[in-house]
Amino acid sequence: MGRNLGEAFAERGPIRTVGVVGMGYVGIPAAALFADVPGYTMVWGFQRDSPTSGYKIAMLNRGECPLVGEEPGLSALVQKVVRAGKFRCTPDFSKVAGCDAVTLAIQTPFRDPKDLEPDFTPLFSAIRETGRHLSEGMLVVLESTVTPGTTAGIAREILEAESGLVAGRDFGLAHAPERVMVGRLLRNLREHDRIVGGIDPASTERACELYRPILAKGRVIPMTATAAEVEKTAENTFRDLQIAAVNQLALYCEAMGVSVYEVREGIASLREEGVTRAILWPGAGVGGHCLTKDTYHLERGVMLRSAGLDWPEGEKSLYLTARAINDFMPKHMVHLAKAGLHRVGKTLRGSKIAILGWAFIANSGDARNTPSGVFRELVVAEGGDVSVHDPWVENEPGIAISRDLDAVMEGADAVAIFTGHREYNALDPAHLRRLTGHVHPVIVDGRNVIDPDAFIREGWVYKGIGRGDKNSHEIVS
Ligand code: SAJ
Repeated sequence: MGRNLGEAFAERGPIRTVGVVGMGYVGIPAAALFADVPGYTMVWGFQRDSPTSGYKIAMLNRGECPLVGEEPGLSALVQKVVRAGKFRCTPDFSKVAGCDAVTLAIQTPFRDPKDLEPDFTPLFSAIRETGRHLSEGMLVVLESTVTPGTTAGIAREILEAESGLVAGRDFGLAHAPERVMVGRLLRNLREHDRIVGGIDPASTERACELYRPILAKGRVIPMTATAAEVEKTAENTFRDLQIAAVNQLALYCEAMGVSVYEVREGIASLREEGVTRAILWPGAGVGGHCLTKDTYHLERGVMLRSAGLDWPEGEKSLYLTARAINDFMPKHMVHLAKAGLHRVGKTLRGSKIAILGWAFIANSGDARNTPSGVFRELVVAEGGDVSVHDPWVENEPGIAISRDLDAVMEGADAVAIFTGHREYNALDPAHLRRLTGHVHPVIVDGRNVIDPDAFIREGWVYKGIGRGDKNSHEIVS
């Protein structure tokens, strides 16, 4: 009887060298935190030398962090571990062979969410590369968000085919989903509990050993690999569901002539033990790389096992309905803009529409899957002329984004606020109206950042998501 995995780990001894594949929003902070652990002697960051991301290799090896946006503590930590000689970035995957544990943090975007087919190509090629340099007693951990069943399924198959080794006997395999958040990358990794799921108990325990040292406050929560995949996709599915629930309420409040924010305050006042309502905030849409796709991962996972699913006949998934509601919100913003323009005898065609905010989340430069993009496409398709302001987004291929708010407001017939950047918290209605050059410009507030009455008093035509109490106001001449 050959030795088992536990013996293979024991023979290798404690984890000393760690590899992190994928130098992105997840991999860079993870690698820096691993490198800062006294017990880990070396961390290799693996990054393909591709035209779009290869520049990160040299940057990281200079001790510079290539991520945009405010990430407290990250640049200093990268500099510290590079100077200490404990972290290096390389395109040379053969260095995987010298690692005791390798984590893979590669994005899994969807080619087209409608067909539920995620693009696993980048992840699978990284798994293949890792498999080629696998040796006995190593641990492989997938951090990317994947369709439930991937770790114990195709990922295991690729690793075994490339290495000739057997998962669960010769090497360990686990899923430990990341929970990073733009703007709080380091904090989330240190403070959030960490879900760790192995294909077998020995893999789970070895993966817990890997992550424990970087958890300042959080604890590891062990489970199976497939349960960890379901947990990750479900935790984001539930957030998307919560947002859809309040977006639906906002649409209802508009139709019934009340303010969703007054209603929300009442609902949120229920704070007794066990009866709280986790009501979130309505808005111009849901962007980002988590909530826009994780529901589809979860749905695909169960679709692949639908033989075992008991479900009410003909009913659509609640989770997919939530996605449809959230994806409707940028369209609703178009409808509000059109209704506002109609009040002053205008249409989108021939009008200039200023978009304030291109990032998908406030006070960040991250614009992945931004709802502003959906709005812009719809307005342009109807003959509108769009200008975009964002004080955080560095550059967006094919979109002219200005940092000069006055210039963007120049001549605008309507303004749509899409992102709750702090720069929009003190917009001056009189100054902005003068910039538009119109007597009754339109403003559509998608993030509840302006005071409706202050703008209405200055002659603006106001529309706001969830503001059924204000959306039919008298126009002040
Ligand atoms: N949004 C709303 N209303 C809300 C909250 C968010 O419309 O009440 C919109 C935002 O404007 C944005 C999108 O949803 O367009 C996503 O916002 P987010 O705050 O969920 O930020 P993400 O996409 O970075 O989500 C991350 C996720 N974290 C991980 O995947 C580790 C998510 O699971 C977290 O719950 C979330 O951060 C968080 O807690 O802030």
